[in-house]
Amino acid sequence: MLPRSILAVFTLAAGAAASFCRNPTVRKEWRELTTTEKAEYIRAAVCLRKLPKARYPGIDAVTTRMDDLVYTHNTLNTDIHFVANFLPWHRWFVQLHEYMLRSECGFTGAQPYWDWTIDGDARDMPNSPVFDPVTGFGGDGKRTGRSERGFQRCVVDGPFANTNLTLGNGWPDVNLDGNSLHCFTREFNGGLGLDENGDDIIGDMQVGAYNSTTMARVYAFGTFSGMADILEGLPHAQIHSIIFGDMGPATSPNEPLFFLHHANVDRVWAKWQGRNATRLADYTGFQDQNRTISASMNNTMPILELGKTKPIVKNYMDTQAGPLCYTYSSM
Ligand SMILES: *[C@@H]1O[C@H](CO)[C@@H](O)[C@H](O)[C@H]1NC(C)=O
Ligand SMILES: *[C@@H]1O[C@H](CO)[C@@H](O)[C@H](O)[C@H]1NC(C)=O
Ligand SMILES: *[C@@H]1O[C@H](CO)[C@@H](O)[C@H](O)[C@H]1NC(C)=O
Ligand SMILES: *[C@@H]1O[C@H](CO)[C@@H](O)[C@H](O)[C@H]1NC(C)=O
Ligand SMILES: *[C@@H]1O[C@H](CO)[C@@H](O)[C@H](O)[C@H]1NC(C)=O
Ligand SMILES: [Cu+2]
Repeated sequence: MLPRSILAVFTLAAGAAASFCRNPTVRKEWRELTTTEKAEYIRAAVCLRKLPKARYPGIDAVTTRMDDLVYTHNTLNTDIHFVANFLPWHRWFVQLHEYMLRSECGFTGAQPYWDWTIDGDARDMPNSPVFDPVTGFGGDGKRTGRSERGFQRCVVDGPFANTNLTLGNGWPDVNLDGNSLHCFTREFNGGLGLDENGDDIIGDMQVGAYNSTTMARVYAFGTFSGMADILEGLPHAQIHSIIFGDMGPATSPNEPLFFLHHANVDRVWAKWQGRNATRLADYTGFQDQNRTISASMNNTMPILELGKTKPIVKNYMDTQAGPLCYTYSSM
């Protein structure tokens, strides 16, 4: 029998949301994975896109298990972007996706991240290994010569080549609302417009938004709200924009790199937090984009049909406590 005092301590700790995290999962950078580990992640990511949906029975455009995630992210768009919960919400979302890979597709690894700052500093974004046609996620979209809207520009190499998607719209209508059947597409761009042939000017792919010079500015902020605003508005947003195609609009979880991108955004937050108790509890800002309702760690986060209970922000502040138990290979 345990002495009463030890029992009391044990009960308290268990009451605090089973917050033991002894052996955190280590999320590695894509380049750190072995070829076998890369192939295993891609296998599981493809698998989730082939499983039938389990939510939203009344929404015909939701067809695959991945669509359950895409539809939720798109529908909640203004409730989870440019508001305080952007970072904890996407932390929860990436974790849910990793859990689905494990529980529904037998994935045995950890969610990898894509440190785009490495590619930015090398000034060679188009040749990032994440775009490799054999060991990565395929490259830029290519013109197909087809005339149907949504099928004029497709990703034609890699494991997701010529995948048909039902949520969002394909090229050249990616910024339209609503849904139409289209091929998975990308449109690399440097934000510099088109050349005389109508092709995107790639330039340096706006490395100034995500190279180490800019990341040093992000890490230098002393408060959550200042750090989170620049992290979302600059590197996060520009990575979506320079890949564009399905990575551009709020249906962006259609793009498999979404989860490696957001794991890196999450890593930046975790790295900024360190193991500093002040920063692990620093959460301020607004619940709404109009900036009228103050945010609190006690707020719940909207998830539509993705779960029975809404997650509470305070349980997603620390990657090594509560429902989370992971860390990153480079912090
Ligand atoms: C994708 O949709 C197009 C247009 O309906 C169709 O021609 C093509 O066979 C489909 N591809 C796959 C892999 O289902
Ligand atoms: C980051 O990009 C900016 C803009 O191109 C450039 O001035 C700066 O030198 C770059 N930093 C690094 C570390 O390459
Ligand atoms: C923890 O973070 C706070 C707020 O940014 C900072 O003032 C403090 O110096 C940090 N403490 C340590 C030990 O780094
Ligand atoms: C935010 O403000 C705009 C412009 O004042 C208004 O049209 C919109 O309804 C507001 N949104 C919410 C959710 O209050
Ligand atoms: C959250 O709620 C608890 C009680 O449930 C309260 O003690 C705490 O002050 C609240 N925190 C914030 C940041 O509002
Ligand atoms: Cu998002």
